[in-house]
Amino acid sequence: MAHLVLLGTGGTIATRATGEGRAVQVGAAELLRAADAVWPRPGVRVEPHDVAGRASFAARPTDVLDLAGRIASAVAVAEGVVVAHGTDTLEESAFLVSLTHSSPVPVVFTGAQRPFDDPAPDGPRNLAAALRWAASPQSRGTGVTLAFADQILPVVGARKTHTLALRAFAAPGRGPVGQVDEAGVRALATVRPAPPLLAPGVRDLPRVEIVGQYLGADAAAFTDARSRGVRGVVVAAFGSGNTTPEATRACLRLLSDGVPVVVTSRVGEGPVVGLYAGGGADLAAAGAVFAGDLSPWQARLLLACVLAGTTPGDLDAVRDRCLDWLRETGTVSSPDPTSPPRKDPTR
Ligand code: DAS
Repeated sequence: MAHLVLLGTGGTIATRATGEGRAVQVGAAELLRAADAVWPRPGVRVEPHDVAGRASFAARPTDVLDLAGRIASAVAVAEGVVVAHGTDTLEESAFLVSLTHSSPVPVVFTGAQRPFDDPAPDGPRNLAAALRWAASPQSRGTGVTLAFADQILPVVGARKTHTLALRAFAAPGRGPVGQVDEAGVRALATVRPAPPLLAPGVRDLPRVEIVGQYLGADAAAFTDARSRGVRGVVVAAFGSGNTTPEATRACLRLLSDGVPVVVTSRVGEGPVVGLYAGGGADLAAAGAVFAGDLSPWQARLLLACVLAGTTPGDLDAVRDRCLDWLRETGTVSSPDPTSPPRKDPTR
């Protein structure tokens, strides 16, 4: 009989209405009973455990690293692990866990948009689908995935894309990679699992901040970040990876001082690339890492995990390790001998 572990961490899936607003009140065993009422699971034994009982907007990286430790213990004894999680930071927690996960045993994150006591809750069906995917042979070797609204999404590139709708997550340009519904469990694409980056036992992450771009953004946010002792900065840039002239100069100063800069986009879909003089082309020429279509939030965790294993100030090592990971996951392409050479704007 297949053996799965279910880890409850809180989130809307486990909330009921109270006078103060929604509050986590439902444990993993009760979640499991509700999921079983949607789809019974003959031949699968599920062991429920409560790991935490909070909304995910209150979770810290240390909490997620603790969760990663619980998952590592569970994969040693189970054929699959399912995590019931709040949706607000689900894409970050699942991504950080994926950077610690090296087993073929699948780890599936799920949650809900509606509370447990809603007259038409989505949590039981999402959890039932996550359990079916985790128990299926198709999920073996897929690393960490998300199960939401009948879809299975890859963790790399996953984003919360709707505040309230039941289909709350997408992996634009990448997913879904599977489907679970009345017609069964189907793998739709091969998942390339994220290679692990973080050594076991790391208890916290170095400080990395995200600086957003907006009309007329100046250098103040970069200066403030420096004054807080950041080890790295992720820019949520305009469009395909551009920054205001002041922000571009601030990034160049950071890089020349040995502080890594990772470029992402505030757009929500599509890769970044250094195309424009005075913007992205200058950042690329100065050695900023362009993180493909990774969200600013996932790029922040990638950079923090790389920094956790690198000597402070070794900018080349940070850049190389980020790029290796981005290439291995197909997030950025490997150097392409057929693409036209780009002019070096420093010459
Ligand atoms: N947005 C809520 C949820 O969907 C709160 C949280 O993230 O815990 O679970």
